[in-house]
Amino acid sequence: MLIQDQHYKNKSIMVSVLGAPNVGKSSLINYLLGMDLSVVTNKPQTTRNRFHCILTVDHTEIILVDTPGLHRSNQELNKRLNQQAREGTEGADLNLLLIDLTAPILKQITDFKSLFEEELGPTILVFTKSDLIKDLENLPLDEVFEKAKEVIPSLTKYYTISSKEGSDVHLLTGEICDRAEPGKHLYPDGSVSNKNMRFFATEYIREQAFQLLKDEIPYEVAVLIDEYKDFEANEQKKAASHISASILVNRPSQRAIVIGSKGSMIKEIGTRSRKKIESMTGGDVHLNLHVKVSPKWFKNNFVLEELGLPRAKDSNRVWRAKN
Ligand SMILES: Nc1nc2c(ncn2[C@@H]2O[C@H](COP(=O)(O)OP(=O)(O)OP(=O)(O)O)[C@@H](O)[C@H]2O)c(=O)[nH]1
Ligand SMILES: [Mg+2]
Repeated sequence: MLIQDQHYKNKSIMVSVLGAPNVGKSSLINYLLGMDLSVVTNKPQTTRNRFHCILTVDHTEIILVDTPGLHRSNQELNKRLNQQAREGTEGADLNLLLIDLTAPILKQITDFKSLFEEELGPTILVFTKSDLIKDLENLPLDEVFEKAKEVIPSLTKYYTISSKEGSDVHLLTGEICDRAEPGKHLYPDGSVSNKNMRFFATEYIREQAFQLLKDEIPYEVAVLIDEYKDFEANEQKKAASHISASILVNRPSQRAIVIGSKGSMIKEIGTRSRKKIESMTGGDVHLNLHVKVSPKWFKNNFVLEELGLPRAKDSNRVWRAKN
């Protein structure tokens, strides 16, 4: 995807954004991008695929790799999520290891170390959610950082930020830009991601399902596109996209909940996600949602591959049947 005519001042850097589930990886990326591209919810394991988000500051292209939160689990889906996170560091010039200030700090660092066995390149520690800490100045973060370095020697520096209020994010951006090396941009001007709208449509539908559904259901929901057609604008009509998607659930009882009384829940998921997709495409979106029971889809190799989650190194024996 190399672009031909490059400015002589061009620089580029790939930054992988790592950390436990729910620490604020996607929120930081969205703050940096200035748009709600990556899905964010208050539930862990929201992000399921690693992907690139692109931001250009002057002539510096910053490629941010969003990754699923690394966590311990023997479930096949979770092993594949972890594999996505580990692979997020491949080709990265710099890693950001995000640590949630509202959770035990050193435990997050030792847990990360035990889950990420490969050697880690230069890594900046980023303490997140500083807006939630009342006595921030009393936290012994210098001391904590020194202890963290004993566990992960490739840590070079730390920043304390809030993606909610934006505090000190500019310091981090400055550091990233300073580390960028002269070189060609990998993405054309104006690109925001290496994933297409088809991917983000599934993400925005799942985001609403995560936000609106309770208990175990969000974790047993997946979204697949059945049909996606774009229609260009003409004199009579705005551009439009016709999208049909299936929401997969594990059990028939979950199907009833996702549909809701007289279809109220599926309607709400549809309305909210359609608005978000429209805000990204700028055109009209006609969205058709179906709820399908696909028992144990999270162990089914066919479905997982379709969701962009190939087998991991430590994968369990998984179903191969297409059901
Ligand atoms: N108050 C506050 N909340 C934050 C901040 N950053 C993230 N959050 C909240 O933390 C929750 C998780 O944020 P995400 O960005 O989805 O976290 P993540 O690390 O991408 O999570 P996974 O994709 O599940 O691994 C959401 O409810 C966010 O609104 C912050 O700086 N301040
Ligand atoms: Mg995320």
